[in-house]
Amino acid sequence: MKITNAKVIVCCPGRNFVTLKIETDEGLTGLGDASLNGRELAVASYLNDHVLPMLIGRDAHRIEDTWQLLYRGAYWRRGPVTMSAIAAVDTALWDIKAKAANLPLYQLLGGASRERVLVYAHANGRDIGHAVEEVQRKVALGYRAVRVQSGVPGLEKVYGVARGNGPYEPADGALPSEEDWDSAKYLRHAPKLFDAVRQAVGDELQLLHDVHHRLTPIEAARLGQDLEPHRLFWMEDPTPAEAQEAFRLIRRHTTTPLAVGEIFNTIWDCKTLIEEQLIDYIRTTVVHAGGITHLRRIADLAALHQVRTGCHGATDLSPVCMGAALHFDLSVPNFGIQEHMPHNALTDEVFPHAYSFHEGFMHPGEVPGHGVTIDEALAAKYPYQRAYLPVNRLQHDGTLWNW
Ligand code: CS2
Ligand code: MG
Repeated sequence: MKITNAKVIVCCPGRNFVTLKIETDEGLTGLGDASLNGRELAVASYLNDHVLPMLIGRDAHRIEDTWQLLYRGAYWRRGPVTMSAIAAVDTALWDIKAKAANLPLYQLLGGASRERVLVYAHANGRDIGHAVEEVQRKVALGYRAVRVQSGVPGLEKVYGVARGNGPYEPADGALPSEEDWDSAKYLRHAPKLFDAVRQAVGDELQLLHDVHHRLTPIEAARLGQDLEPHRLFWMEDPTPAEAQEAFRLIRRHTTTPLAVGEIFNTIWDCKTLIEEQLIDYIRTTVVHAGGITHLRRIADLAALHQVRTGCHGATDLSPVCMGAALHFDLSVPNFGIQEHMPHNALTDEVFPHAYSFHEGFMHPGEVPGHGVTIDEALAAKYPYQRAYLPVNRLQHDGTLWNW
């Protein structure tokens, strides 16, 4: 089966998405997500200018060979733009192969290892009271796991908290907006947030929290200790992870489970973290970590060291990524949990899909392929709108900090 055409579709049904569509001489097509929040056009160009010309005429079934060609053949290996482009090609080819076999994608990955996929919701509050209400609202929707974030007293704008009453979308301006940060204020506040949430919902609900790269290792160790009474499912991105060994200090001081990896793009970003069991969940995703092919390699390494998967699933990853991820989640033996931030209704209209949510779990559906399509005519009505992620500055002196 030969690849006859490939095109990149950039659209903005409320936020930007980059989608790769591959067509074959047998009439089968496949979709891959290539969305990289705030750098979408870089991936679109990488695909259009450097990858697609290499695909035409290739055997669509040769997924692994194509992956190796795009990874080794670039000479300049790794990085979020390169690996998101490779991921889109890989995901589209897996979609095609599953359609050719007339099977849902998970059947090609070894079949189902579970009946359904546990997911977690986001509860974001302006303050503690609002966060508690949001947790209770997600529990009422059936979620059994909820990530809790809230505003921090004394800080104007904080990660995870929507401006106004709309859903939280961090990419909020044609140039990066500036948020302020103070770790001391946050460290005093976070334990109070979870005291209140546990008080309101009891011990059974799985609670998660995203530190979003903002603490030093010793501060993260402190927070992990302070949150131990609340038995979190995980504390995410406690400190920047370029220096994987930084997690040794956190690990020495706390039993709060750790999750990292949504910004990782290859196995090399997490090899030490996994092999030394410095983390409990690896958050790498289909769209940013080289597609299904590479994500399976990461998951297999993680399985050797009792690390489980916890794929990133924010709204800046398209429904194509969510669909493919759910097939991966249904099959991977060391599955942990899947993030679920539902897309807006318009996005769901642009990307019709077979996956579904029911009482805290999701399922990818049984249609051949990954089960996600794109309404190109509708997508064309919503052209790209430049939007950047915010940056963070320390409140007391303006130092540029981790957002
Ligand atoms: C967050 C993401 O969902 C999460 O865990 O870390 O929403 C992250 O802020 C965005 O994906 C950035 O684009
Ligand atoms: Mg995160």
